[in-house]
Amino acid sequence: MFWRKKDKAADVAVEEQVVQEPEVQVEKVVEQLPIVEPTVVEAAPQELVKVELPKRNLTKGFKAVFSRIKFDVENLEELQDILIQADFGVSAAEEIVAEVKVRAKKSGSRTEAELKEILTDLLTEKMTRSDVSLNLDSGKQPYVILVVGVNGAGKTTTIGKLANYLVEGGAKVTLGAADTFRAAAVEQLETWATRSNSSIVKPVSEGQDPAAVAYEAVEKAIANGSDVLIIDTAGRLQNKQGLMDELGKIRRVIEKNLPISEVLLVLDSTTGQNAMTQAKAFTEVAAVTGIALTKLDGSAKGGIVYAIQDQLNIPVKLVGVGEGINDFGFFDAKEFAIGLVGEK
Ligand SMILES: Nc1nc2c(ncn2[C@@H]2O[C@H](COP(=O)(O)OP(=O)(O)O)[C@@H](O)[C@H]2O)c(=O)[nH]1
Ligand SMILES: [Mg+2]
Repeated sequence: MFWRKKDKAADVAVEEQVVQEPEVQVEKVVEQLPIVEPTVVEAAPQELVKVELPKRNLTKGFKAVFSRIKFDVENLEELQDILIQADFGVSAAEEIVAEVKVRAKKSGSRTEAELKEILTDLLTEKMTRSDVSLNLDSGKQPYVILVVGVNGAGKTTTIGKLANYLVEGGAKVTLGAADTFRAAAVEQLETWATRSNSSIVKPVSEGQDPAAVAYEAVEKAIANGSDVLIIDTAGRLQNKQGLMDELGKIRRVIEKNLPISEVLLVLDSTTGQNAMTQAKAFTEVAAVTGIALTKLDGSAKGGIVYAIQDQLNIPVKLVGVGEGINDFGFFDAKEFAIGLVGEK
């Protein structure tokens, strides 16, 4: 759920529609209404309308981690090995297996189906958190989402998917191309801006100070009445001090005008324990509020979700399951546990 600015002209129609109808239909209603001078909308005190974003389930599955093992309550060492291979972490693997044994004993479960159900329920419980939604409900717009992570993790792709989703949900979105290090990075974001019907603020020259681009993106997003501003950054991790300085500067210039709603760290799940190392480094230099875990379509290492939440206490909010615009979902512990265990 998030709040976006209320369109004055559409007041009544929108209000009535929003309560019951999906967002797509609301936009149809808005489209049919006469166009209002932008100044009228800008000058009016900001009123907010509650928008229920459509629920997004994963359109593609990811690799089940445990489906190939035979569950046997007398012999759960194999389960422990697979948990470790799937990046749950050694102590978490031991704890999970011990708890499965306890629950199986208590309920007298012995069959493979029963054991899988116990495991699915246990993982669901352990991965469920109350803070998995994106922070898009403070009412202070535009919401700024700062996206960080090493090169190749999937930042730009995730931004494109998320922007498209928000635009489909009725939001106005601006992207800030603060990865100014490579011209190709700007072009790639521009392609996603076009595909997702978002605005974009680009550097005026190659290698322009990323903070300057972030600053301009904030000004433009405010001026064009955006609901959400998503800022792409470069992910050079060679030098922690350099990264800290760069992200710190970007933060400061944004916060001159707007609070940052979300610092989303993008991690490539196929990199396994490396993703954990990156997560630790980035949480030290940026106040990470959520993780987007990409490439789960090609990885049998989904346990990294568990490990990140368990060890770093940061919620995984988004998961990427492909290169396509719709190949992502909001993290749902139960859906994820079922996917991992390969049950049903
Ligand atoms: N299979 C798969 N590929 C992805 C996913 N997310 C990103 N990619 C690919 O990973 C590569 C790097 O992504 P990019 O967004 O450029 O990473 P960035 O350097 O962090 O901005 C690209 O080829 C993307 O298409 C995903 O969820 N699944
Ligand atoms: Mg990029």
